[in-house]
Amino acid sequence: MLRKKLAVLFAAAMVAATVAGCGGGDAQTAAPAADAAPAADTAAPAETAPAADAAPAADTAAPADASADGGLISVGYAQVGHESDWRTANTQNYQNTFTADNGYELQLVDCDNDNAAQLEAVRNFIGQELDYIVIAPIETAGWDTVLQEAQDAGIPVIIADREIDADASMYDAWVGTNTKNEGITAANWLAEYLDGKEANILVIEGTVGASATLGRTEGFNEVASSHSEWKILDSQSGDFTQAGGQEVMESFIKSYEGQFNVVVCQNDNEAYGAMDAMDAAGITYGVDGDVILISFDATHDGLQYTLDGKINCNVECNPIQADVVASVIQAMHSGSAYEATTLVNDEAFVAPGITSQYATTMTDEVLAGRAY
Ligand code: GZL
Ligand code: ZN
Repeated sequence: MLRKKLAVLFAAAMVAATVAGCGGGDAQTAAPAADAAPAADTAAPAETAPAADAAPAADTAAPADASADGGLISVGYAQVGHESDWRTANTQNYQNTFTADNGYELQLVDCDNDNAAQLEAVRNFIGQELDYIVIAPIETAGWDTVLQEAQDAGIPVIIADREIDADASMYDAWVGTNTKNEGITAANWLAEYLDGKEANILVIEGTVGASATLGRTEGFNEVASSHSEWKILDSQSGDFTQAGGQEVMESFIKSYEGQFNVVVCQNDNEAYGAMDAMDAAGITYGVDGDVILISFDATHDGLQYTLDGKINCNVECNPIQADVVASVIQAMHSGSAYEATTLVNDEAFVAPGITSQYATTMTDEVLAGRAY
């Protein structure tokens, strides 16, 4: 345990020398743990962490913790759940990256969108004294106590995918996307597409309290507030699931049929549910329909629907994050510098026939070139 603590302190001190802002959103930048060893009197040269699969350079210190299981680095991943295609791609990415061949023993716990289960999974990782803990937080709130427990146990914690309300000193690194920018991109595209025309908008939000929901809502509403010709008629959570999207859209149709011309779904699975509900009600959507449909995630099926013109605009949120998390862990393990905050880039896509300064027009080639 002491070895681990020293490795973390050294890494934290190194971070103090190299931490860089994330350039957007309210992602955290980690500060060294309160009791970090004083930074070396000459700032260490900023160096990027070795790629996860790069053979460690000859002079790299052997991993600090030769665990009993023959040197595999044990990583616990408290995963949100299995609510969406995005989540499935993210889980697959971790399983493909944190393999025994790559030197890891991964425990991925699917917390089924249940906050209590996620806290329990993290406490279980602490009890097992795993080498590293990765958390994709279901909600932003409620993390201080368990993060303190991990810190007391000397186990580095990486927050991934979403954000939390805890002070950046309570964890060691953050890897994810800027969901506020995603919301801004969607609204900027809509303004470009409407070109001054009126918008009566219904929003199917993601999981209540999730930073992805809060960010997309904040970003979209920030732009929407500058358009007096837009009106957000209603917004309800579809919990990032297809069933949730269908249920909310059915209730929206009961209340607002004939009054809305834009539906914003905060992920692709909600959009599939909304499409089913609009089909059942005989409401047309997409480039040839009465309703403009905006979605987030840009998963494979979501981009297929965009290519087919059913979804007008799809704002990407990149689930392929495990390689970045692995390079941070490698750096921590060898005591070298690493970025405390890493933003994974996103872009946006629009249906054929639409050109936009904010998005790429979908083609078969664009779809074929996608990793997920
Ligand atoms: C976004 C991620 C969200 C996706 C949803 O970073 O947390 O959770 O947008 C997923 O599909 O359920
Ligand atoms: Zn306007």
